[in-house]
Amino acid sequence: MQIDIIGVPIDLGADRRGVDMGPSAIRYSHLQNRLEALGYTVQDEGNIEVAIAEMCKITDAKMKYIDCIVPVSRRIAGAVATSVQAKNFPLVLGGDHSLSIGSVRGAARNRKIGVIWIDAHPDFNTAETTPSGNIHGMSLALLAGMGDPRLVQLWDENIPVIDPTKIAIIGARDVDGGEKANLQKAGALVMGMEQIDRYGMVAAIEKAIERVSRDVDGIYLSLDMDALDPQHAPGVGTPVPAGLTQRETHLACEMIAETNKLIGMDLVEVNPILDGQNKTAALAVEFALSALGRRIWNGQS
Ligand SMILES: [Mn+2]
Repeated sequence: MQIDIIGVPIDLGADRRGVDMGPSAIRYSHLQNRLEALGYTVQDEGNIEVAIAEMCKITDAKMKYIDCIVPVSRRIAGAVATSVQAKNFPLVLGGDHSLSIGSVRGAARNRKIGVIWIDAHPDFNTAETTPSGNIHGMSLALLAGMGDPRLVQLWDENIPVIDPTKIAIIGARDVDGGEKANLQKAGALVMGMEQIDRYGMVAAIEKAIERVSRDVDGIYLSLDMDALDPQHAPGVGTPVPAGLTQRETHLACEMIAETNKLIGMDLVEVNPILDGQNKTAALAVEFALSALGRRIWNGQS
């Protein structure tokens, strides 16, 4: 199988600068070589063109930079749709989590997909509920069809939105009040940190996989590095304490790989300015390898 690396140097959806350098930081951690060592053919498609904040205006304080995010989302969706259509595997490097508005919808072109969203935040705000106006906190709601029609429709209202009952959020621990109401209305599955502590990652990810993989053509994984505990992944714009361990995150990726249904993946919110020794980007590469089938030798085979 061929893996298509697609960089999205976007920070327009977030409050913090530096996340636009995430794709470079992840590439710097030998992403391509490591994937090739697993036996994949790798094609780096370069970066999607993204305007910088200085070129864009905030016309709506509740939907910051929407005028620039709409065309970027269309470009991302096109690139990801082309990759999936060619039976390749798009690996999308961010960049803030607003990029998933395009990547996930692109993967959903002409097919039904389930989505696993590993994140400290559900990203399920709308213009009515957002405390910040930052669009990276609205991506998943938009994917499920809730929110500003410019970002729900993208370029073609015939592209289906994601069935919210085929969405599972893993690792949530920072949920806004109105966001919670949106989630309940939509019916998405939320496996927060408390449930992961109580029942373990195995049970949490099994439940998520069961929920999102029924009657779909594939699963898309969107991994926000802020899902990790900040001691492991300090290079993120919105760190939240008491998060996932490295092994819990690997296990989630390994179990998703075992389904053989994964059709694409995002690695988002890597901010090298806030990082130390590029460790968050290096960790992101390790999770991509786990999601793409790397196994730790079990002592038998
Ligand atoms: Mn996120």
